[in-house]
Formats: sequence, C-alpha cells, structure tokens
Amino acid sequence: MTNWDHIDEKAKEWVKEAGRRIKDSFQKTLTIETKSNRNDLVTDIDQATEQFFISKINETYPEHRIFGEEGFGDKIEDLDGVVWIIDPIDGTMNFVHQQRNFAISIGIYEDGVGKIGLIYDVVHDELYHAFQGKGAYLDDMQIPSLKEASVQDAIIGLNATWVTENKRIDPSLLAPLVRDVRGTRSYGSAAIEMAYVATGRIDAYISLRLAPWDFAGGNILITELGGKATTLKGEDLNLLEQSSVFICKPGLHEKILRDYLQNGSW
Ligand code: 2AM
Ligand code: CA
Repeated sequence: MTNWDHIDEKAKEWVKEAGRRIKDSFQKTLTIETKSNRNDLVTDIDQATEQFFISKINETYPEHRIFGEEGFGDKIEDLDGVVWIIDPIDGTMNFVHQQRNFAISIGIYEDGVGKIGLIYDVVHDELYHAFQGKGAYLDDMQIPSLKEASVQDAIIGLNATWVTENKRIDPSLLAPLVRDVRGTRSYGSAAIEMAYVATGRIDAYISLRLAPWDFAGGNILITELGGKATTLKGEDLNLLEQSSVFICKPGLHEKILRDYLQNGSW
C-alpha cells in the first residue's frame, strides 16, 4: 500500500531543498532560452530543478511516474498509479526579470485522484500544502475553508492579455466581469495566484490557457478548501491537457459562470 505520509514528508523536504538551490542560483548568470514564442522562457535553473526532483523521486519511489514541464520525466498518456505533475519554476518570466513571484508547483495524483498539492513561494519561503482529506496549510498554519463572496466585493486574478487583442478570445467577453468586480490583479504565476485564492487574498483566478503542471498543485489545494477548480465552461480540469482555468470561491464560481461566462466560446 502507498505510504502517503512518507511521500508527503519527502515531497516537502525536496521542495525546500530545490528552493535553496534556486536561491543560490541568483548569484550566477542564467542561461535563458525561449520555447514556443519569444516570451515563453526557460532557463538552465528550470531544467536543473526538474532534474533534481526526477532523480530524488526515481531513487526513492521507482514505481512512481513523473510529468514535468521541461520534459525530462516520463511520457504520460494516462494517470494510472502514482503520478507527480511538476512545474519546477512557475512564473519563469518573473524569475528572470524580478527574482521573485515564482513558485515550485507539484501535484501528486493516484489513479487521477489528487492526494498531495504543494506550492512553494521560494523567495518568501512560504509553503502552501494540502493533503487530501487532511486540510490545507500555509507552513504550519491551517488555512480555513473558502467562504462565498459577492461579485462586487471580489478581486480577480486576470492577466491583461485576455482583455486585449489575442488569439484565444474576443477581448470584449471578459470586460463586463472586469467592470463589475472590485478589482483585478496579475501576479504572473498561476500557482501563486491559486495559492492566493486559497488564502483569500484574491477571490478568483482566470486564465485562458494553462498546462497541467501550472494547475496540478493548485487544483488539490483549492479542492481541499471547498473551492472550485474548473475550466471556464465549469468542467473538471483535465490533468493531461492544456485548458482554460477558472479557480474560485464556492458560490461566487456559480454566479460568475452564470452571469459572465455562459456566452463565451472558451
Ligand atoms: P510558466 O512560468 O511555468 O511558463 C503566466 O501568466 C502564467 O502562465 C505562468 O503560470 C506561466 O507558467 C503560464 N504560462 C506561460 N506561458 C504558457 C504557455 N505557453 N502555456 C501554458 N502556460 C503558460
Ligand atoms: Ca515553468
């Protein structure tokens, strides 16, 4: 039988060690490359961090599989068994430009069910973690369950990309929501924005396109707190595909879906 307490302990230990290595790298010159476009960045530290996790996991849990952004893990086409979904640095643009506002994000799933979610804000040394059925924590402090909120009082995490000319949606579709909420914010790391929804600093987070490693950890954290983690159509997130993402407090999720998102072709 899978010893989840042991996995939880090891995952936390490795995330902290990886964070220390990333902080040490601030002294060195980064090697920066681009991936799908000139703003899609990857550094040698993203790659080294993913490889660090892979060697630790392979050594300790050879039967587990790994789905990592940088592609050093396994070729994952299903979620059978234990699968670690890893983004070694979520918010690489922030990492490169600001040396802050980035996170290590990990979701550990068993047969597709989220068991352990970890989001480590490296520079603030804040670890958001959830264990299915045992609550969610910021370091040692338990995070209270998410409560309902009204649209008028809500702050929403949303990148300005989605309300200006872009190739995914008509930029006018989200404008009514932006107009009606109290405010919008953009932190540049999906994992950090999901951790901020978890802790009530923002009430919702919307993105038109994220990959599984961007939301695998946050999905577990938000679900454990009674929040909603879906696509913009309100469907469950698929951990094997890119999709739109709508992370939200309960109640507010239904209201926004009904009043603002129903007519979009996301
Ligand atoms: P990353 O830094 O790991 O690439 C930025 O608004 C957020 O979107 C970050 O979480 C970033 O993750 C993610 N992101 C950036 N480019 C992306 C892409 N091409 N596909 C999916 N997610 C992306
Ligand atoms: Ca990344």
